Amino acid sequence: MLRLFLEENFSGKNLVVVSNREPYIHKKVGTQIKVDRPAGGLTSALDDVLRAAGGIWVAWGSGSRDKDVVDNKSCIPVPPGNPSYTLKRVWLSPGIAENYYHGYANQVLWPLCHITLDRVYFRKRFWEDYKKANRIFAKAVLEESSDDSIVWIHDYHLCLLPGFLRDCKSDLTIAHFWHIPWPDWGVFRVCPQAKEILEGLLGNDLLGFQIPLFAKSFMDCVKECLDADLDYQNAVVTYKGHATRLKAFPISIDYQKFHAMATSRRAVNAIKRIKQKHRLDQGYIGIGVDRLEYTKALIKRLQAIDLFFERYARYRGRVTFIQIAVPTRTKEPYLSYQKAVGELIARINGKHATTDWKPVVYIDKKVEHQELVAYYRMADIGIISSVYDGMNLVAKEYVASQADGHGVLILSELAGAAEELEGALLVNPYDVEGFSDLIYKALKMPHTEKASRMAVLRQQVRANDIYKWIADILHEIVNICWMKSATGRYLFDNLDRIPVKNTFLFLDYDGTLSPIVESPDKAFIPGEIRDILLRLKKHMPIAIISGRALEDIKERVGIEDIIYAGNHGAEIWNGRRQVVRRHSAGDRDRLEELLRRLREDLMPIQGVMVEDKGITASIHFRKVSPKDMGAFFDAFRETVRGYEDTFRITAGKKVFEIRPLKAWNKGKAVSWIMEKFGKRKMPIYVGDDTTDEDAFKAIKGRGVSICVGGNPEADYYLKRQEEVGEFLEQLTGLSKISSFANL
Ligand code: GDG
Repeated sequence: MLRLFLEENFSGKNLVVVSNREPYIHKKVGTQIKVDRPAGGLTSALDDVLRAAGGIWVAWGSGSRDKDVVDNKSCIPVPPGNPSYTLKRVWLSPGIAENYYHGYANQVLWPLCHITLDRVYFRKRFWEDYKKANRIFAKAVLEESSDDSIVWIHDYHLCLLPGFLRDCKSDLTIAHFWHIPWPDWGVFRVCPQAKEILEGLLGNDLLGFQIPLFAKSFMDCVKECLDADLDYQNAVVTYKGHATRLKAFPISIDYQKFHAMATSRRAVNAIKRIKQKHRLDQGYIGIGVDRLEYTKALIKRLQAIDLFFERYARYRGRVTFIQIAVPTRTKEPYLSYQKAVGELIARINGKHATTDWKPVVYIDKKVEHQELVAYYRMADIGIISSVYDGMNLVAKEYVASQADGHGVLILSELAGAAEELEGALLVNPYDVEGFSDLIYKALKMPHTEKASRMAVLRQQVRANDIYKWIADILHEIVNICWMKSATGRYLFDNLDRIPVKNTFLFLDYDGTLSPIVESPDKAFIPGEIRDILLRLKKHMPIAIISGRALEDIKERVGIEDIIYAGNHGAEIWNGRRQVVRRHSAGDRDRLEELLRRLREDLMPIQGVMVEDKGITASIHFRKVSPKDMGAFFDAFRETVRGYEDTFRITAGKKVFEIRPLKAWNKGKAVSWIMEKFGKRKMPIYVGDDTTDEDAFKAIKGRGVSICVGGNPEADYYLKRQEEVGEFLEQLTGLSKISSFANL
């Protein structure tokens, strides 16, 4: 799916991903150089994007042998053995790396954004080297990009990079994803470089956050700190003439991969081994998996566990908590934190242990991925207690690995994941007593409730996996690129060019009058739009042009005395009766045959909907998981091969349209209606989809075409479907004035 999307939308554009951490690290092992892949869902998902799209990944070369394997531009083709994109390494001297990474990034921005203010430690040299490092990154990115490039930056290490890039190449498209929380102004104001950080980030065209709250907090900080224009409704900040769009994209995981690993034989064997090793054959198991990190609040979690065994002593010997805590930052304050965690676990074990049981099993090193999934699957409770967290992927990994559906997720209400994961038991990590009660509640929960909560959670994560996250961001980037290239063509900047006298209004339905929804049966026209149309029809003729069957579209819009064209114009209703009916018995037989085959071949793929509209058909794939898209496209293409002599097959927004070659398209329908009912009138056509392109072309030079989301064939664009209502409202006002003037 990604490959197709990238081929269609990124061809000719150069994608440059930038992050602090690199996807491949060269290290010396014995006398040999070994390639390591840092663990983590994000690096592997972005690696997939670049494998499909090609392009460049710019990152800090932190491996001991990284320099030995690159060319004179510090580049190396990757993945090793099967190269499909370029890794360009950026070199930082040990002093700069220390101050930029361990200093400003980890001792200023990280604790600041996680509202752990007593951990914030400013040094002037941290900031100076943070600026230097960002400039070094900027130089490397500029060496590899042209005006046409799309730069996609990650995280808080590179706040100044967007601004530096914008200063040098103003036409670049720059997007940035902020993985950690963004605090509110009351917190952010303590940053001595607040203004510079915000200015740097406003060099972006798109700034993505995990949840809407963080985008809103960012906007509030800009409001307090900079003289910028703020459009809260559309989440756009305009500063020094440049617009930055803010949007939430909740990050996720590869659900299918976790599910497949959790149900594998290896996982079953690993569970047996782990249970034997820790003597966990009976009783309940709780699991915590974290980087050894103070924001994950391991101490608070352990205090809650301690209190749980005090208050619910009958559970001693019957519940074991496994805490996996991998040290990823090996300097202060992490060393002291590690010591405190170790000591507290020893104290709890000393206090509650029996001869053959201890309450907490502590694993203080990295566990292999396959083994980690086994821990997740066998655990009756998954615990996340962060005091603040951008998202928290562990919560989603636990859910995806719960193949038996018996576990309960206890999740900090201060983690971004809490916004999405309905079905979890939410905990305030500061309320240690409430926390211990919640552990009890999870253990006592009836099996049926556990199963239904977990089913809801699994459905949520399955439908919103990492591939959907990537596709959503890339879609937004593509839209931004298009909007930038269409400068001056935004409809609301051109209202004075819209004809209001002698107008004939043509409107598409799905995505234009009605928002795109998950299932086409649920696409209804909002009441206020229907009211506007009722008023508008007094001033101008209106035609609704749709791919839906005539009866369906008439019923959905429900306004009398207007023209309806169904099945892309093969059926036309003139307001009183049907005046066009283009049926061919031969085509119908062949369509039935094709749809029967499609139903059979696409059956194994969940979420496909085959809609038979008599003359034409639509194959909707809005509900197909992004992960299954590749299989869907392959099966679809295979089945329709051989039918091209009878049908024209076109792609729309998550739909394939199948129309007999003899049937009309929307362009022909508009021309026919104009000829019959609208001579000497000026057509305005509003649509949103590729099938509307024929209509845009048909009225070129004769009227005005408007596309929701933009299309090179249309004269003007609207940014969102909601703006169609605003435009029609304005059109009512303008046409009233013009009718009055004509009296
Ligand atoms: C930042 C934001 C946001 C941990 N131990 C082992 C292991 N892990 C893996 C987990 C998980 C990852 O580390 C931790 O991800 P989180 O999301 O929990 O947290 P951060 O590292 O702080 O990440 C966070 C994230 O960025 C993405 O945007 O969600 O809010 O702070 O994937 O599985 N993996 C293996 N062995 C371990 O022992 N294999």
